[in-house]
Amino acid sequence: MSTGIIILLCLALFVVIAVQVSKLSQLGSQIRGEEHVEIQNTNRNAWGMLLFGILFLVLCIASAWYYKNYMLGYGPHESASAHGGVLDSMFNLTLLFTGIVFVLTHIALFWFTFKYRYSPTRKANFLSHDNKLEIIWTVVPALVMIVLVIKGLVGWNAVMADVEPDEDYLEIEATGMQFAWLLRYPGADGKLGSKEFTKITSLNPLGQDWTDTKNLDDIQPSEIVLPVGKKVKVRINARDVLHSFDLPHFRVKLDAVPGIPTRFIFTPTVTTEEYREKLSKYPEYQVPSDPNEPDGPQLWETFDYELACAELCGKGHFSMRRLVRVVSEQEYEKWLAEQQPYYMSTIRNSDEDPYKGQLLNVDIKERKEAFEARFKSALESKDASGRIIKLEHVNFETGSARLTADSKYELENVAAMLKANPEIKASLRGHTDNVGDAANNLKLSQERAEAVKNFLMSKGVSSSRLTAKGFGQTQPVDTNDTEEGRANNRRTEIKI
Ligand SMILES: [Cu+2]
Repeated sequence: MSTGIIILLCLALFVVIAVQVSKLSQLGSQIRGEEHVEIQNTNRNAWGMLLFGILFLVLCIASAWYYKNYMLGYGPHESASAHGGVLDSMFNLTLLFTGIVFVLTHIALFWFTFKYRYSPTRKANFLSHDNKLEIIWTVVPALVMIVLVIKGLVGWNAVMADVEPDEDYLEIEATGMQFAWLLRYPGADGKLGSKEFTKITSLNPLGQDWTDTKNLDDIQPSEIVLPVGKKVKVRINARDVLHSFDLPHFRVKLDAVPGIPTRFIFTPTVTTEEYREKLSKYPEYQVPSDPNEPDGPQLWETFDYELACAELCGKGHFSMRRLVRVVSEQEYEKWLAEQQPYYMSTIRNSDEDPYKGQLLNVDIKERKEAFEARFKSALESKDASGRIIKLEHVNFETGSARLTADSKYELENVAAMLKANPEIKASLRGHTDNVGDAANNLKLSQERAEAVKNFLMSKGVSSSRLTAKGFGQTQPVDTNDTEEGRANNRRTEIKI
């Protein structure tokens, strides 16, 4: 309360002082004469204005020069994409024309205010109309505009052109949402799977249709990794509001519009390493990247390309930054091979998996490779126990010697390996857990070993190479006290 009163009092005092000062200067000018004072004021203002104009122009040019190595398009920041040079040259041409106009108009503005300041001896010259002048300042800007627009159209058509149907390119997808970029790579088949917004769930943020097999190998990486020199087509989507896909160093920027997919095609030409190398030659980047750590890495060493959202899409807008790495073709292939398909890592056997509990081609392939590896190491093994291979995926229906449907894949692998190694003889060994009657278990294990033998014979393996023996519960490999242990003891082995 008291502060308010003090502020009010100060304001009142200030008004009183201002009134008194203006009265004083009026009295002064009456003593010295109005005319004289006015000329003096005008002169002071005119010189001040001229000085301001000169300082303003000098500082504009000096600051542009000073910051040139930080600006996109200059110094180390030449475009890192094939098309970027076209856009940079368009920008520079526009800057050249507008720069000339900017400097000339400002010189004229400040020079005129100085030269034509008030003088009692000068009379104004009235110029009502001048056709020549009108023509000049209409035609000259029109010609400049025509040049800029034509160059712009040619550039736009070149930059936004679609890929040719038979061209080699990598297609990836970026979907903006509040607040992240969801990235998708096509995986081994090179094709992105279909999606539908009604299928979006917390597990399936893009709404991918898992019955479309193209989706099963799609990858959702946390960064963009691109091979240098390869054409990239980015599908740009938005899930909620407007976002903008911005890769500033590649001069790639396009709005992500909900419901209207857009695309941008570009070819990165400079790897992250090469870009850092370029930066390292400029003193601006030879400083510690963290000022609190003077001996830490320098600015050029910590440089990374980035994907940003260039649309103010909400309060978490800043967090949409993603790392972008441009690497050699080999490094890219290596990185890609390390990525797990999103379906396999997150969806497989969840409630949203349409193939829950079923064997997929990838599983069959994986099991085949694993079995072949185990078979080969058993072939090379010197001791007897090393030549026993557990058939991991051969199972029987409970209490019976009937093979489950999925067992055939593993048994087909066994048959193939036996046929590929005709000198090998194999004994098939059935084992059970200790649940139930021991004599029954022995009989069941014998029947199961026979069932496997019969299957292999049906696949063309000669019966003279095969023996079948049941061991019942006599050779446990694990405890029979837990369900897990009992499951390990119920097994079929092949000894070669
Ligand atoms: Cu955004």
